[in-house]
Amino acid sequence: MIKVAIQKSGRLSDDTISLFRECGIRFSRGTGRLKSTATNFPLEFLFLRDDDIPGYVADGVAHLGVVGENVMIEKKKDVILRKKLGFSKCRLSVAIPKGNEYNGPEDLRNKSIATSYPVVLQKWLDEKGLTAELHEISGSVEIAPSIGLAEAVCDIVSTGSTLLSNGLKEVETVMRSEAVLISNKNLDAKQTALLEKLLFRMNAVQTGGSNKYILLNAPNEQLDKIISLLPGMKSPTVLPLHMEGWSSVHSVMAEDDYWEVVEELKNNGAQGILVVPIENMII
Ligand code: PRT
Ligand code: ZN
Repeated sequence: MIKVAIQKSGRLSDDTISLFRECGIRFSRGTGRLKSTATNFPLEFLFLRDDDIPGYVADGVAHLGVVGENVMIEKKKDVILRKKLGFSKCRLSVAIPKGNEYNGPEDLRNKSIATSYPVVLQKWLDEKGLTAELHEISGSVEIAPSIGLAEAVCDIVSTGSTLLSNGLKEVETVMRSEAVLISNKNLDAKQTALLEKLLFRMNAVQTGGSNKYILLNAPNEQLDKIISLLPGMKSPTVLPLHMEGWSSVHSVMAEDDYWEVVEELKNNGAQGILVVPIENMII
């Protein structure tokens, strides 16, 4: 049995739960529950506050955990980062009042900065050879300048609208973060095997999610050109259509290339283009 600490409720919860479900793990998530055992995998979830997850994993109360990389670093616990998970992406940034002049990190020297992430911020200041007066506060960091608590803030930014609506401007990115899978340092052989199994499934889900399956009809005289646009996993599948002179082409392509390629395919005579999501993909 492997124990996995995940956030009880917050910005990480839904995507974490979806990821484990996409990995084929079935479990219930009753409100107010602290634990849940999977019905088809030797795994137990512990629902916790995100701040406690690195500590529980380091102490071995949980073997694995899902947490923001920013929190993992902030807590300074002895855990191993096993995988970046690609969701809850954000950045930790320094922001100052909109009207203030800013010419670079030097302008932050000896300033007072309010933050919930003093460890990450201090590391960044050290790298820049700067000293500043840090005020650790646990929430509503963005109001600190307007109430006279600090001259700058260092907070998590996603869209930037919170900073904007509090009259602040982002001037430095201290770190980029996303959800990560962490583990205890001393997993035994059985736990390691379960972790490997989970990582295999997570990789397949992630690869599947970043690719699309494409099917199209092409006139035979355009096949070479169309195939050159579609590398596929090995090479595309080409099947004859009942209609003389036409073929059906099937392939896989990176989601990022998709709109560009679709346009070119059309320009080269492809018709009836179908693009379907891939649930998971093992290469
Ligand atoms: O209750 P618990 O302690 O478990 O949760 P929490 O309230 O401490 O954390 P939560 O759920 O808010 O965030 C969990 C993790 O999500 C963080 O540690 C980050 O890694 C990640 N994350 C991603 C974010 C955001 N995006 C985010 N936008 N965490 C916080 N914010 C907040 C930010 O603090 C600021 O107030 O959203 C505001 C900024 O958002 P924008 O879109 O206006 O820029
Ligand atoms: Zn928290």
